[in-house]
Amino acid sequence: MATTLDVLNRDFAIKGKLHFKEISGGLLVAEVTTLHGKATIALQGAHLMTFQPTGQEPVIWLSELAKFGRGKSIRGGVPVCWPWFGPHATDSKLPGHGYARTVDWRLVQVQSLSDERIRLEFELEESEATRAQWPHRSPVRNIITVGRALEVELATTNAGSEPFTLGDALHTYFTVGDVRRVTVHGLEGYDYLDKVDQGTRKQQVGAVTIGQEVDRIYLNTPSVCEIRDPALQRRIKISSSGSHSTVVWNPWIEKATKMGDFGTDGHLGMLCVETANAAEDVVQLAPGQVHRLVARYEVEPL
Ligand code: TA6
Repeated sequence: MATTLDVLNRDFAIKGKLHFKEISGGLLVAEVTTLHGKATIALQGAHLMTFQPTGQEPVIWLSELAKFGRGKSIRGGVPVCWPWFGPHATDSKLPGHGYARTVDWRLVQVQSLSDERIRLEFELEESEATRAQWPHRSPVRNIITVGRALEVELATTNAGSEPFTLGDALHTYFTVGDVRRVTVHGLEGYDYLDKVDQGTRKQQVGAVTIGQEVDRIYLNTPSVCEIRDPALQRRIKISSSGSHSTVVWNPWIEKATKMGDFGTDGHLGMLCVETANAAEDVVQLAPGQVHRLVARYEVEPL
């Protein structure tokens, strides 16, 4: 009997460009290889795990201690936080950041595009378990385009008859040479909620620097920001649309150690800059409306 893996390779594989395999924990993964960049994407969570432009260090960070398993979130990559960001508003028993990143998604389309790009389109598979957490009819797709740049688009449709409130994020982990030397630009002057200081509202002065645990939800943020990384002599440009919040997070050593899946000094090699709609920036979606959260990541010399 053909396994899902056989069916995926039969229906979607592209010789030398796209292949599917099973990794530890029983996860099925798409391996994408293009002239200008390569990536791996787990079907569970439509979770982009790795992205490395040709001739560059990896752009997307995946912990060496990431644990893979059915229903388990992966430490690194681009976790999809949906249909809420952070803790559920009323029910603490529900998973932080929603359930999208730990349930199966179906691969619905693969396209070969100009400039050697490959686009994969996934749709979340609803179930009794998901409907028990989220009663709305809201098909959601994650559309990932791999090439010289990485593009991720999370498209939510309100297919029901009632409006609902949506929180979402592309919780992206970026590889940096040494987070202590990194600066994040584009958020100067914006308000943020400081989650390491009881969520106190503050204003960003100058570029964001990381010298301790940082966990901030920047509000009403612009569509471009940038990570400058002197250790790797590069900048990562983050362009977004459909996003009103930008989350900046580094757990620093104590929290990373407690989490157990960062590895020794793992926190020094990563920084999350998340394209989101969180806190007061959540989205009201009317019946029939589509909300697209889009991020594009490209590397330039410093
Ligand atoms: O986006 C930052 C954050 O909300 C932090 O507070 C921390 O919880 C992080 O997400 C990781 O969450 P996770 O559930 O993936 O361990």
